[in-house]
Amino acid sequence: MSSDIRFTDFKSDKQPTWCPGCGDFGTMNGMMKGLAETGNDPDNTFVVAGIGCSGKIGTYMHSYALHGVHGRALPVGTGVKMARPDIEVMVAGGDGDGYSIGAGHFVHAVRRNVDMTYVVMDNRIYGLTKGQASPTSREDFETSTTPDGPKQPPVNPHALALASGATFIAQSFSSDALRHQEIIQEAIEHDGFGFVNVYSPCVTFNDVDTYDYFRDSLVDLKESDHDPTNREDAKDVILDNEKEHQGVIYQDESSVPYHEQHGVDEDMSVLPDGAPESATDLVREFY
Ligand SMILES: Cc1ncc(C[n+]2csc(CCOP(=O)(O)OP(=O)(O)O)c2C)c(N)n1
Ligand code: SF4
Ligand SMILES: [Mg+2]
Repeated sequence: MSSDIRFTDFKSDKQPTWCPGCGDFGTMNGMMKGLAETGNDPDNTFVVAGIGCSGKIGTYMHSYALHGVHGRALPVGTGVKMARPDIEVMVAGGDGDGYSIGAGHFVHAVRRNVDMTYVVMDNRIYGLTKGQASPTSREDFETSTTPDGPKQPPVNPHALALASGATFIAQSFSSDALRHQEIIQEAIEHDGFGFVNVYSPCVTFNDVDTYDYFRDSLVDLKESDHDPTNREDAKDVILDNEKEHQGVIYQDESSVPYHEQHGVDEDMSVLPDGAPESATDLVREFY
């Protein structure tokens, strides 16, 4: 670690209202540790959160933050990074937020390769709204809105990312604290869009995708001969529906982030001479 920042410096004074045992606690701890270990501090970090139990994370972390509109965290994160390329941007949200209402934004954020980290707290359910099926819910998972299950195969977020031109794709598990932190760190250090889907069990509304299930079924890519720089290897892992994996699935080491491709490296938060001083003044120019 290059500075004396500790991960606890990223904790806000707000007490989480997540249910006891919620996977989001572990996901957040790994994010805070990953930020501290990569030499960031709350003053240079901006967390953009979606809407959901997961979306509350911006309140529980001590950093600059914006708790935005459901499914719209990624465009906000993109804007922050474009305006302030020097800031470490971390975007976090749920599986519903990212792969349902926000799926269109996900595809385009991936292909733009903006230099930020995107953490999806995937509990395979809508937690905040009390247990409806999400895009990653199993085909036969019975919920209040799907009494016989969704009857459709779940979205494969990694496949969606690879097909959209992702340069970093990973999977972690909130309860495997060290591995989760390590994977988040790699995503932060990646030059481009670092996408990490994190299994973050919902102990209240999902009795299928539990801690025990993930603990028993996860295969760690680090302990295999998987080569994350090989796209064919990545494809094989991503399309293998028989196993759950954790680790870095794919990384394009030649990734060039959006701001470098397009020369956007100046601090756009400084208003040029003659620019309207407030957003209202700016809007008034058009009506
Ligand atoms: C535009 C809009 N549509 C719907 C909702 C209702 N809503 C709030 S959170 C949510 C889904 C939450 O699921 P997920 O993103 O998986 O987050 P989790 O609570 O599981 O962490 C929905 C549908 C909303 N707040 N705004
Ligand atoms: S409802 Fe589920 S996702 Fe939401 S805080 Fe409780 S355990 Fe976590
Ligand atoms: Mg969810």
